Amino acid sequence: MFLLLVSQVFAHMALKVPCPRYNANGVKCPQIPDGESWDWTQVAPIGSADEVFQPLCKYTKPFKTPSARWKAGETVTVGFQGAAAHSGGHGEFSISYDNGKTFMVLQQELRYMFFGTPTKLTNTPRKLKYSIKLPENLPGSDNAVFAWTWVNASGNREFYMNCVDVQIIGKAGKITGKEITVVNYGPYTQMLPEFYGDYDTGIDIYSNARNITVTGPGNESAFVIMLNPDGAQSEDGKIDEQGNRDSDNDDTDDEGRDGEDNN
Ligand SMILES: [Cu+2]
Repeated sequence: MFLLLVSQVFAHMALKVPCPRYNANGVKCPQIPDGESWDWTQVAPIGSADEVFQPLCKYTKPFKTPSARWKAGETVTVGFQGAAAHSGGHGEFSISYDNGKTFMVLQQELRYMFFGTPTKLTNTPRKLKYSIKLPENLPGSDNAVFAWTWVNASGNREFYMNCVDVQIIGKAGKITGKEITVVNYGPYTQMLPEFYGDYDTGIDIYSNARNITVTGPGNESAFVIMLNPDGAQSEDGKIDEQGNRDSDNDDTDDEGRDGEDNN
């Protein structure tokens, strides 16, 4: 009983690379906005089916500079921390051009987020690294927000979200895609029950999400910066290895700040 309680409070999942807003375990994080604090509980959900704990993105103020510089059309890699993958569930990677008010889905990871393939009831993640192909026509912006969201397959009905401030190198323009799906986030959103092995649970909500169009201002001047193509991508090699993980191996935040281990 005690162990169950501990795992529910401390052992969830979070994006780690590139650094989401205020993640104390994040890799190469930018400067935090004045008056804000680093977050040691980044892995916690932002809400449950009953209650909203934190706003979308967890934090609404962006970092002083972007955590990553991505180019339209390229494939980017993101990495996660955490040791409670709740048997998978539905994940999405999305992008916002209005500081988190509207999110368009870039890629869905339905059914088996953190596993990649069918899994039994387990908290031990098998996949902590994801590649996302950015559309060629993804609009450019110096202030885009990349989001990861997740609804867990087993355990408390929770909704997870981390946001990364990113610079997207691209042209001015618009793009149409699915709107982000938000469930299990307070009593006014739809409730997805525990999957109990039925990984099609709620799948229609994700598939039938309406299309939205988002617009970015472009940043032609930023192409000059690409003369230095390293920058925010250079930490790729530090992302946790994917593949089978021992159940006792939860050492996923070794490059983070010194302090308590809260994955
Ligand atoms: Cu959890």
